[in-house]
Amino acid sequence: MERSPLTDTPRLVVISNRVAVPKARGAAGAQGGLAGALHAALKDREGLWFGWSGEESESGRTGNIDTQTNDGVTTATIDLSQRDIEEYYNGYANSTLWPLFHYRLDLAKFERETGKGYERVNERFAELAAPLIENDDVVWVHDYHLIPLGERLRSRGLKNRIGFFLHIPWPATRLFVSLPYHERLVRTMLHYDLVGFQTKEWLDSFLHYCRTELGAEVDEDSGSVTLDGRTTLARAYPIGIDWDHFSKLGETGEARNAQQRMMASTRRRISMIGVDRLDYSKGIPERIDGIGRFFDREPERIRDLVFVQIAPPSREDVQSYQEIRETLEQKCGQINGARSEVDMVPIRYVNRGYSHEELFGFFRASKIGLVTPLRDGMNLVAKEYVAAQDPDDPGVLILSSFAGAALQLQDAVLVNPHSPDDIAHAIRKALDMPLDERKARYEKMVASVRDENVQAWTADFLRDLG
Ligand code: ADQ
Repeated sequence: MERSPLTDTPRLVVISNRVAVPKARGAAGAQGGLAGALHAALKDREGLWFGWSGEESESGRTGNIDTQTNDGVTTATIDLSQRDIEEYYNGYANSTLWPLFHYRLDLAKFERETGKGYERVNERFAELAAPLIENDDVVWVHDYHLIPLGERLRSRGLKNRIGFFLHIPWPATRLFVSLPYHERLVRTMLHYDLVGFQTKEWLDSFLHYCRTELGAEVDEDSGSVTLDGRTTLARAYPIGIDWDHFSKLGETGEARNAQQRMMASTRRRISMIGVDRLDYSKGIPERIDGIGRFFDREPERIRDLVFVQIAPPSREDVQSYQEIRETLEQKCGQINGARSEVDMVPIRYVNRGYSHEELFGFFRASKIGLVTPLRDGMNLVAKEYVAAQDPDDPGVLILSSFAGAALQLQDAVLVNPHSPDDIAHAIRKALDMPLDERKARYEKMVASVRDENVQAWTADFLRDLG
């Protein structure tokens, strides 16, 4: 690809597990925060986005690269074989690393075959991506699926600036060392020039690991990690939302219709909302327990309230995700069975995704936003909820103190998501909160959501990488 003559900015090559082809975006609401963020990052500059198409194909055909340009973003995608998907994606990435990094050692599976599949697919990504990368390109690799990719690209002779960003938490050292061959994995990370984390907490855990387990020379102030004569910078870059895009969604007919629909269907009841991928890290059953506890304590307020949980299925081929779905159906069923009247159901549980326009409308119609993950790298839903509020009459965000976003959104009502009492108490506090306090909290939060946006995140990371 030719360099634009108008700018000296090097081309950006983004590599992530999945590539969201822009025209297909709205269709799959559950694509997650990463896809939206990367699309925003690439929209305004010359670049290329390489990754898996999400499609399965015969193993002989997995070397084909499909290149397309849509909505100003060029994508190069490859298919994976059924075995690759099973071992690399459902296996090592989503049944080993994801649970472990979210502190769910009880759900983490450690199997040799999936570990080998993970390494094999990382090698394939390197083999197919390397020829697309030009000498001056800046390469930005994303997330836990592709931790060893930088080292694989280096082994093919790439001398480019290569950065890596981890979108999920980095666990405490004593937990992380449960991973077989943990040293080998982390050593590959030290082939990047820059490694980014969502928060200082995850960054500190990583630096602690490098110092205590690898014996690396670590400078906490600058974040430099030196091992075997090579230095990597490690820093925190909290991701944000695309403020300019998201905050304007309220002007669309789709958002207004969604808001009206929600308000009309709840009439005088106050609505509380939860929006998450159906994932055990998001604390949805624990949230329902908290709501149940609130109803137990204040049964006279049931008629004033309705809780809407929107949770599209995710990673359905992984067993723990099938189990969380069953648990949730049971919990919602129990509370609704015990508490409903012929004209009133306290919990609406919706198993599908919506467009961002519709979500904006639902957020705006909801006086309480419940975002209570047990662990979350950042959590963009919390920021979207804030961005969608009416400045003259804003709702209250109830936020887990274990979400990365809690560091920036200290003016939310912070809760321990494991404690039903804490959640019940926070709901009461939100319901009783006077308008002045709601506005004061909102104003501080919205300033952070507006200023610490996805463009700032990209600019900060790429400035340090460059
Ligand atoms: P996720 O775990 O996917 O992202 P999150 O940050 O909350 O979590 O992003 C979810 C995105 O998907 C949001 O933009 C949200 O609007 C959308 N979404 C969720 N439920 C939806 C629904 N029912 N319908 C439509 N859209 C829905 C990972 C990490 C996070 C980190 C992001 C970005 O786990 O911690 O914040 O990457 O780095």
